[in-house]
Amino acid sequence: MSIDFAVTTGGPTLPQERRLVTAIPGPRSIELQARRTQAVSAGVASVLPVFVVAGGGGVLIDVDGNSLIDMGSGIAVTSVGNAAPKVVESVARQAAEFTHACFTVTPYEGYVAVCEALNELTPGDHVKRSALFNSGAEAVENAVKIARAYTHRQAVVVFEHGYHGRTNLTMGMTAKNMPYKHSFGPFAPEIYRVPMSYPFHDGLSGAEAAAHAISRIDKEVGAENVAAIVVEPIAGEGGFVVPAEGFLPELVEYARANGIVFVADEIQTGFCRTGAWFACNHEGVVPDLITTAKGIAGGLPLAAVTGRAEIMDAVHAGGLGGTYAGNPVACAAALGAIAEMRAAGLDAAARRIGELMLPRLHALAERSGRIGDVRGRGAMTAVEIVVPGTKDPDPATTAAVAGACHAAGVVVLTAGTYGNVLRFLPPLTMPEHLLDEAMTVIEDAVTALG
Ligand code: PLZ
Repeated sequence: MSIDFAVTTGGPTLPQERRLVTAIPGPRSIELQARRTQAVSAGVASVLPVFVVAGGGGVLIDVDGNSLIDMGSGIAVTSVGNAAPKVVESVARQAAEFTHACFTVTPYEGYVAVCEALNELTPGDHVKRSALFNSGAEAVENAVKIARAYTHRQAVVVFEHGYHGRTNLTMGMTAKNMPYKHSFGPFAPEIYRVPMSYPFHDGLSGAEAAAHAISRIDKEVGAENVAAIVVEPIAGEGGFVVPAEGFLPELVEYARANGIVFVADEIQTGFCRTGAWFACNHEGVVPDLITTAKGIAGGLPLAAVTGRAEIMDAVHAGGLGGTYAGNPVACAAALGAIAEMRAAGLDAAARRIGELMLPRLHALAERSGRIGDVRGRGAMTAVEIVVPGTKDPDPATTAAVAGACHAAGVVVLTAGTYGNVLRFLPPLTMPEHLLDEAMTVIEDAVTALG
């Protein structure tokens, strides 16, 4: 059943080049795609049907021997690079020792060490505790459970364009219907959605946008009923929407004044992605709870809730857990990834990526009427594609640009409530010459459309 892959080892030793030896997808990927269609549910889709055999630095190698520039990091996960040596070593060592014990049966040190690192690295110098889970959605669900247990309240406030996962509670918290929610209801009650600051479209200052959201909470929910306000400091799947300055601090102040737990969902923005360890750091925002996943463990499934000790400890013993939650191999991966981020200064690397990309994206927007907005922080940048001369979304052009990049060997992702945002999430280990080449491919794809 297995395919004899020409390339079997990844990591940063892979040649750091864009090299196309077949059309995209190539014949072996097409063969695998046919097998996949027979074996895998049609409900699971992929951005581009090239089957990966290796990855590292800034490239993904496919089964046909094509070397693609990776501008997606598997949706902001392989920030330390794919198959990063510190992650691989740490995982291999742990896997050889024991692969599972179940922390809620017999604990082990790796779990504790990851919690210590999270308590130290996340914003705020208050006393903190953490709990580990498997996926981002699971972390968000548990943040809500913890906030409800602490406040004895039920309502959860979320934002337009927000994304929090695909489980029942987190589907209800996610704004966008297609493809995440359609036909999957009914959703959990006591979830209230209020406007997100979206400077390109609402033209409001952070304070104005926050006042708007707060008035909706006051009038439609009542502050005294709200357990948690859950917000992404930059809306990820919603289109890399960076709220206007002051929006997040105003929400924090409102939450504090009303006994509401302020939860920052940093699952996509966390772990150096935006040029700081956490996106909250850019405005000095100190959340009560923070959810993390993705970049935390270099590609292994791990997620966490970290926050104020009095909130985290408000849950009865045994109330939080899960068979695999904080699996020892995933914890080892996280310890490797965090060591690499510290040693290599990947927060600074993310800032440098932003400094290289944003001016070029702005210059591209000057040349092309199709780009309405350029935004982002660090290595989390995007362009919003519009009908020229308007702010109306143009998802067809967005898909065409992404398709042209894919055909040219650059993996880019789209996002946005209207599907009209082209987003960039390179590994923070992306070599500059590859980033430069990826930018040229993206520029060409946009300008080719006239
Ligand atoms: N919160 C802010 O970005 C995951 C979704 C990919 P999980 N975003 C990628 C897809 O199509 O399913 C995400 C996020 C934020 C929560 C999540 C959920 O994290 O690990 O996918 O459950």
